[in-house]
Amino acid sequence: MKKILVTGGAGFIGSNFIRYILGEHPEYQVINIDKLTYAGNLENLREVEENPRYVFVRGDILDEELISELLNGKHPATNNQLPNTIINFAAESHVDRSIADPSSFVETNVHGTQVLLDGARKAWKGNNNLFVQVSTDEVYGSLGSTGYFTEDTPLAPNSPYSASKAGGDLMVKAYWETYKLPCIITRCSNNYGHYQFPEKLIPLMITNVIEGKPLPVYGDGQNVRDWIHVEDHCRGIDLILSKGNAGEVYNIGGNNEWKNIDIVRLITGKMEDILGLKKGSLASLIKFVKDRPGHDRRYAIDSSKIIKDLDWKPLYSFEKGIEETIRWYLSSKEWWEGIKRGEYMQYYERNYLKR
Ligand code: NAD
Ligand code: TDX
Repeated sequence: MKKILVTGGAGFIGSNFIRYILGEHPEYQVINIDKLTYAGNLENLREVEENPRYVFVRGDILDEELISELLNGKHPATNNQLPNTIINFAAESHVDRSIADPSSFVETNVHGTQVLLDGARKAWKGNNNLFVQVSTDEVYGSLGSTGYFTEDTPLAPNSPYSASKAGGDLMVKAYWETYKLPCIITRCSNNYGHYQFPEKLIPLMITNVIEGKPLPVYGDGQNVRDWIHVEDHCRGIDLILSKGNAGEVYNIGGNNEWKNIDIVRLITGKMEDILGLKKGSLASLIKFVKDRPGHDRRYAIDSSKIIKDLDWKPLYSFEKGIEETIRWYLSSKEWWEGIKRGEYMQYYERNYLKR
């Protein structure tokens, strides 16, 4: 029986994971600790908030005392039960914000990971424990026009975000090697789907179309990302929980490479169809803007290890996934319109209006 401490569960992937795991495993219990930064939103978890197997605690993964209470069953939310699994989603996750201000990335992504690892090292004495670090393909750096990231590709991060994620990963490796704390690292490619914060490429483009705003494409638009539906990522983590080997790294990718400009054109084309607009009428919204500094050219994941060892494969076709996602943003305006006011507006002006 898994009693999972999920960190960062009010964000995009964490909230999708909590809904997924509670639905898939009627015996699993989840405690979600989230600081509720600008990216955390309890609206993402409305469906599960009354579930007796789910508890939310507002808190920071840097808070050693709180982490210790949670892992030792001393916090009221634990109901005297000891979490035997940690899945660390909590992070500062947006590359552009890391370029503007890296320090919170180091705090949460490196130091926060170490606080969690240390809490687990002190609390976990028996067997059947597992710490899963949800990392990213960006720690491998940038590819040329050929080749793939495997689990053995050396770490070569280029942005403050990816450097902080690599720092967290190295700390996880150190706790495995030094203390034999049972840890697994996952490195996934670019996720898309419901509840993604509208600062990331796909939801930004969809919501800007709805608002009639320009669609800012960085540089020449030829940078390549490997897109995966968030539910396929969640299913991969679920398999890792039950079948993964401690000490291992598992890459998770969609085998679905797209140039950014082609994604933007796919979105505008689909939205013209869905909204009944004239073909090509949204193309004039596309604007090439100044490139992101240090912009990685290409990411592409070799997922053969998780496919072979854990019998995982992505189930979503991109065509279906992107159409569902567009329809979700069209019908969930109240969710993202609130976000696009407030703090986000100031970020948007800083990042785009002076570009
Ligand atoms: P997100 O920004 O949507 O969510 C992050 C969550 O972490 C938010 O709810 C936020 O409130 C919380 N958080 C931040 N700092 C915290 C702290 N100090 N203590 C507690 N909670 C804190 O991010 P996401 O896109 O859902 O990504 C989740 C994880 O997956 C991250 O670790 C990210 O690096 C990794 N990842 C993301 C992608 C992607 O495409 N989005 C791909 C691969 C890996
Ligand atoms: O306005 C934009 N215009 C644009 O051209 C934005 C926001 C992005 N882009 C480009 C930059 C990237 O090449 O689109 C691509 C995707 O950008 P993001 O959505 O910011 O994602 P990326 O930088 O690839 O990082 C993402 O994938 C790996 C997540 O944000 C990370 O959390 C994850 O680890």
